[in-house]
Amino acid sequence: MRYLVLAFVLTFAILLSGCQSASPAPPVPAPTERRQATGDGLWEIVLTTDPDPIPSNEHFHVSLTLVPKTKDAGPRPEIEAVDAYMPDHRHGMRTQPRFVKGADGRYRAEGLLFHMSGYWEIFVAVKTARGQEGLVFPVTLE
Ligand SMILES: [Cu+2]
Repeated sequence: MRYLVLAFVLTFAILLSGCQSASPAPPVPAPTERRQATGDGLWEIVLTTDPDPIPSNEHFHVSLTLVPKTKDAGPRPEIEAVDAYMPDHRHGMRTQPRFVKGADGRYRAEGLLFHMSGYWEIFVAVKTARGQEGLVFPVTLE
């Protein structure tokens, strides 16, 4: 009886290891990072979305991180707002995203929604040491 149990356990272990090597986990794709530099070239805003890629007609969230381009980039800019437009159609979104400021130059805008396919621009209002400016992240929604 003991050998029977041992044989069963061994067979089960071999089957399990066979399963694992036969179907490796699919590689997790790297997130799409969209980057735009501030006008003075000192800072860069890195934008990612959740989900990625941006879905059509479903809510998505935007994460923004401020990254210095040089060692002496100076004071970190502030992101003040995030919005999105279809410039060719002269309209924006039908939703009002909720903007959340995090720590260490990280921000999040929740509840964006692209209600039609085509060319969109995600607009990020930034306040740098030189003043206010707007950075545009182009997005084409299939
Ligand atoms: Cu449109």
